[in-house]
Amino acid sequence: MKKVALITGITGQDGAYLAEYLLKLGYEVHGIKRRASLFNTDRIDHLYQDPHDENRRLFLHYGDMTDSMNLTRIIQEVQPDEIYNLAAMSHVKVSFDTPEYTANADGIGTLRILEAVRLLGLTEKTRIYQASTSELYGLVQEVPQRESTPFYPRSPYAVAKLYGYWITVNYREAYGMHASNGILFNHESPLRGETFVTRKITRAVAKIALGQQDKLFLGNLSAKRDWGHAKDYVRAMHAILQQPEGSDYVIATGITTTVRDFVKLSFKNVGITVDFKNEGVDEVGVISGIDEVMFIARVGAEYLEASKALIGQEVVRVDPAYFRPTEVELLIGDPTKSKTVLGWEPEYDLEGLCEDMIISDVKLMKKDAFLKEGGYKTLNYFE
Ligand code: NAP
Ligand code: F7E
Repeated sequence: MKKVALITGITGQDGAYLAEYLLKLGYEVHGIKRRASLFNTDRIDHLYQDPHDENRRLFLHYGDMTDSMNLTRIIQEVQPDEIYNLAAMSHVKVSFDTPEYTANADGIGTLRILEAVRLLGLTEKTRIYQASTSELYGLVQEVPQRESTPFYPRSPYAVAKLYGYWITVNYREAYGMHASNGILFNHESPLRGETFVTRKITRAVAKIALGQQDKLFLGNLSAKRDWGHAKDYVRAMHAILQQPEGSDYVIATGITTTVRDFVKLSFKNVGITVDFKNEGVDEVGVISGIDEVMFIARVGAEYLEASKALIGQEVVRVDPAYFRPTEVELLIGDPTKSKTVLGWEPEYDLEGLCEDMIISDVKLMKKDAFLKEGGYKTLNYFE
């Protein structure tokens, strides 16, 4: 029998990789997307199937995490075997500007899913994955962080997710539901949203190498994150729901890196060496050399001459506007449980992740420049 999965947040980074993965496994996949004034399905367009295709296995439903009736109706119609609750206002800094909405979508939104499954009498049939986060550890109480480490959230986002975590545990214990938390540490990819730090860096590095941008402004360069690849992490989500019982799992690489070192690694991936000097808000990143062979391989020989003029240029600067009112300085996960119980192993290390993102962004920025110059057609709204 074909399994049926429902993914909230299917248009996001993880939703896109998970949908592709589940389709490959033979699932019928349903996803909830928000109505927007512009197309918001770029990440899953390659998976789209014509509604008239009889063998179609991907279905999209309009919905929102703040609308209980809508979520209940979709779950009733779809009768899913598995729900992956990935939808959320996921940007930590933005959650300080929109705390009430974040609590509603990320916290109460999780309750809406759990309660809908209960009210519809699906507690025996439907397994639920909740997208919990390493942000729960916040001001870390233990290094590395594992399933038993006490939480200390440091943002409206993390506090909302704390509710989502505990209400999932509560429904598991109170109603015997197969409901699990994946406590995922940061995971990135070429599909990562443009305002998260890794993608902001790889996009800027590509643009600087192509002569499209002069400088990259960042916030806290000393923050440390345990970064993995989203492709690896969606496999863990699926594995969690295949276990006989619901439980909570840390998904992480066990290696932590500063934002500063991710900047250096990204430039290195296009053959550019960047050194940091000064401290605090005066810290800057300066280009000290070009590896011509690497630069030509990753960026292109036609950009080499211009890049040599960049030696000695300041390309990274701190802008306190990107600081957070309360910061999470250090995250490093202990994935022992997921490795032993789920048999989960990541395929990508940090170097592989960064290389994947840089190669993709160089390609994308070349295409963007082409389109800005007129591309295939010039849009004119009044003709
Ligand atoms: P993302 O790229 O920001 O995607 C979030 C998804 O949620 C998008 O599809 C978005 O729709 C949707 N969404 C937001 N608000 C919604 C609402 N009110 N109703 C319905 N849909 C809504 O996030 P991600 O990186 O894929 O992360 C997936 C989940 O894992 C999130 O819950 C996130 O908080 C959590 N998480 C992420 C990480 C990480 O490092 N990536 C780590 C731990 C946990 P639009 O496309 O319309 O905006
Ligand atoms: O920041 C620092 C920033 O926004 C990482 C979400 O997916 O992962 C993500 O949350 C670090 C922070 O991710 C800039 O202060 C410096 O210390 O990429 P980020 P995040 O806040 O860790 C967790 C696990 C989630 O659950 C979330 O949904 O980088 N940083 N300079 C910067 N961050 C940003 N965004 N922009 C900067 O210019």
